[in-house]
Amino acid sequence: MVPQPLLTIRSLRARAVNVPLRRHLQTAGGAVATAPLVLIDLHTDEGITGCSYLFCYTTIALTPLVELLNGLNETLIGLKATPVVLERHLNSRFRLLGMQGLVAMAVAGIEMATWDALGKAAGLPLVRLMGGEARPIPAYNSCGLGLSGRERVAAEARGLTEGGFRALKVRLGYPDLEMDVAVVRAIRNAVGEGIQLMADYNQSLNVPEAIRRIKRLDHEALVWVEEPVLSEDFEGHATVRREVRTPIQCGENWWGAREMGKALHAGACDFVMADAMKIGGVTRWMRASAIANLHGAPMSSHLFPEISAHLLAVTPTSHWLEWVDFAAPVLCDPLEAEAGHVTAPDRPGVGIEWNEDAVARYLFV
Ligand code: SMN
Ligand code: MG
Repeated sequence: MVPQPLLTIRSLRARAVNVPLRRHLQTAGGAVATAPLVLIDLHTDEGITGCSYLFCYTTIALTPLVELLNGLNETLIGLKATPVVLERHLNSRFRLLGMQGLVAMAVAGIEMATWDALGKAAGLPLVRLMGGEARPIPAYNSCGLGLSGRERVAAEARGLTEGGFRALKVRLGYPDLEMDVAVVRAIRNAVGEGIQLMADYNQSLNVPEAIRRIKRLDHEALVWVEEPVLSEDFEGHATVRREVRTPIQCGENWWGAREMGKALHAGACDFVMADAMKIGGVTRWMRASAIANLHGAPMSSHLFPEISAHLLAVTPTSHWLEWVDFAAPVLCDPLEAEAGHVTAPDRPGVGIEWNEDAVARYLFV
């Protein structure tokens, strides 16, 4: 491992932005109309600033999360910017309240910003700091294909394969199964058999309905079906999984590596997809990736493509990167995909820098 410089935390700044999306995303679990993000800057005495962002799903969470982060500022000042030391500090702060929801998001944001600062101090991209090297990770284009009907989705799918993407994800959970099947076939007709297709139910079905629908979809050669039932229902997922042939994908709603362990132990899914924020940041992603490896479960990312491009490069069972451009409008050098692959940029840290003009434009107050 590369020796890590010791940095001391000077202050933390959190700002909320509400970034427009190029494509409104209707899922069976709710709509994503904009990208409500909290941007974190972790300043150190050494003059290095670590950056990270959090995805809030709804603008309602923006102000409370910013306040929570700003409230933590006081307790962070003077601490070493060392992820495991900080983890111990924040764990003890929140032992009684618990490490979920906004608290877990805030802690993950600080953790990711710390790793970014360490990478910058070492002059190394995060992936190198972690002992790996950047490599092209296969990515599926997840920007769109919401529940918008056969014609819209087919037209959108064509656009989404431009730029070399060879895989897409469609949201399902229409009022009836026939419509789910029709939408999948419309996409196939639009983009051809050579494109791989994932499908996401966003927790919208009950167990018998999930079995009924996925058995029909078993004939459509989907790469996976994601979250057919409630994300915390590991047993329900396991029941569905036993009855169908299409691989079951879960994980975007697991808070921390232990939930991945419990889900895999319950046989909930074939594939896992961690969300860099909800799993708890870089260190916890690595712990989760060890659990996925133990179970032989291919591991993908959920949102956060910028940091995930680094993490998947050091993940033993690395599978797919979910490509979204939600944060791109507020970044100076947005991540790029090439021929359906994403490679972590050769810049120190995570490689994100705020485009301050855009941040000012989208500031949420
Ligand atoms: C999803 C979740 C949250 C925001 C956008 C999209 C979806 C996915 O579940 O897996 O992409
Ligand atoms: Mg999903």
